Amino acid sequence: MEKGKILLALTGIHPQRWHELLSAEREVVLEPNGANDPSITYAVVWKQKPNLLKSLPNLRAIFSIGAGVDHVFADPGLPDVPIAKIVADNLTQHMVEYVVWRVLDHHRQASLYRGQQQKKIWHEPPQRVAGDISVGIMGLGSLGRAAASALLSLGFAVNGWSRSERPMQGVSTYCGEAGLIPFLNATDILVVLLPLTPQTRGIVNYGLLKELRRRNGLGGAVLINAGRGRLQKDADIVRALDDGTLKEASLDVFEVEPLPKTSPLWSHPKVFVTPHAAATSDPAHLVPIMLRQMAAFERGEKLENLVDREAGY
Ligand code: NDP
Ligand code: OXD
Repeated sequence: MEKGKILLALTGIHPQRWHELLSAEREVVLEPNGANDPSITYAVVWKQKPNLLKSLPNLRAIFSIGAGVDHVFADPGLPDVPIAKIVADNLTQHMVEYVVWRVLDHHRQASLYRGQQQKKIWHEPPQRVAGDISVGIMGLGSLGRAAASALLSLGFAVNGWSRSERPMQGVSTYCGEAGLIPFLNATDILVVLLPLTPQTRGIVNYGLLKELRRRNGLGGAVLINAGRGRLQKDADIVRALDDGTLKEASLDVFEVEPLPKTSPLWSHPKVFVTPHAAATSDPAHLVPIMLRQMAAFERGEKLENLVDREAGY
């Protein structure tokens, strides 16, 4: 098979660096050019324009520049070709750092100290150790497992929830609908690393948050969401924070992004906001992986990290 040409179709992300790096090895067409072009065989995408890809008569594969692929499936005219998602050490490392940072921040009561510092209060509250806290990871995939390993090495008790059974040394694992409530009942700090699919949309709602354990010294349950915004109901999180169902939350993703200026989450004293920045896709690390995959595909090898269309991730 000859060296395929790439359509680069990114929305909301500056394409320049991706274009430079991909062009070092292959011909690249930058959207809005390229529609209907029979010489294009690959699409590298982030939130591609609806129905663009179906206009490419010889498209062989789609590469998401992110680990999540809900943005690819949002296209009503998605052609039936293989879709590869990103699994990369660099991205995983970013996510592990984010999860460890946010878990430690809540565990070590950073908001309390920040408040004390503002008022110049010298007071040491009781201190727990990591082993007193259980962190539950919803979505025990490539990012969830790496985060679980890092948390285990810090001494936290770790639970994991997935769609199918995913045993992991040192982690209490739960799966499917039947495992969800027992998983939540054993979890003090909930870390959401699920993909957005029809099954997971809106799953992080008030009812779910009510099930979290709050018999630890943390003084309440904590939510950390770095998966996708539409997994959660923003209004339910505000309600849960206001009535004490949740003690605090760290949110990297939101139902609407960028988070509207009118959202109460911006100024909520118990919320820590980051702008969908937990694990950035760095072209310097990800483009070589894509180019390697394309070359292997042309040698007749199978693409790696393929998305299961039926499951939606
Ligand atoms: P994976 O596909 O490797 O893992 C997904 C995990 O979620 C799997 O364990 C899967 O179960 C589980 N899961 C999926 N559907 C369900 C369900 N209905 N019920 C229970 N468990 C379910 O994904 P990654 O770890 O690579 O990435 C996870 C998500 O993180 C991405 O989809 C993306 O949305 C988000 N992300 C966010 C970033 C950010 O900057 N905020 C950066 C990168 C990713 P099973 O193991 O049984 O298949
Ligand atoms: C991703 C993301 O899915 O950055 O990789 O959100």
